[in-house]
Amino acid sequence: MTRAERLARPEVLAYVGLGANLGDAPQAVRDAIAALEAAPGVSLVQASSLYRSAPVDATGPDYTNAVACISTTLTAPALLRALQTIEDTAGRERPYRNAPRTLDLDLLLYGSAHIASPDLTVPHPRMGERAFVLVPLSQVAPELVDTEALQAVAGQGVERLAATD
Ligand code: PH2
Ligand code: MG
Ligand code: MG
Repeated sequence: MTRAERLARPEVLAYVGLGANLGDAPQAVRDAIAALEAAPGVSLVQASSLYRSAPVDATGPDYTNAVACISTTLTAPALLRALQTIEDTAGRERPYRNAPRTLDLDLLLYGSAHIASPDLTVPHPRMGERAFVLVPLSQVAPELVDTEALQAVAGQGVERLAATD
């Protein structure tokens, strides 16, 4: 991308799901929010509270989850790479699908884009079934989450953590 193209890129509002269930998971999520804010081409609009949730389709300790709303001039693939860099810096390993992880950053929404590439599907294909995404998302963007969708996942345990946890 040339400098002129980069300068001309519009800001896109995007939503990132954060999760961790190894080590000090709440601290890993807080550090990741700070890393997002510091990433070139990304500014943090609003982060949700932190939530504790039972693993869904996964094993291991409870997760800490959150959702961040960001404004970005990065393309979706470039944003995905930036998220992977933050995961790698947090010591993320990928031994098998849905393995316990020090940090997981999922691109949930990128403006109104629909993306289906081998590396990236947006909107995130499972976000509508997961309370650990919908509950924090509804905190930062209530207009994006239907009441019926929230009701449908109400049986999944998600507990908001105190700001000091
Ligand atoms: N992430 C998964 C699989 N299961 N469960 C919870 N509670 N929170 C997560 O972030 C999570 C999960 C795959 O990324
Ligand atoms: Mg995930
Ligand atoms: Mg992921």
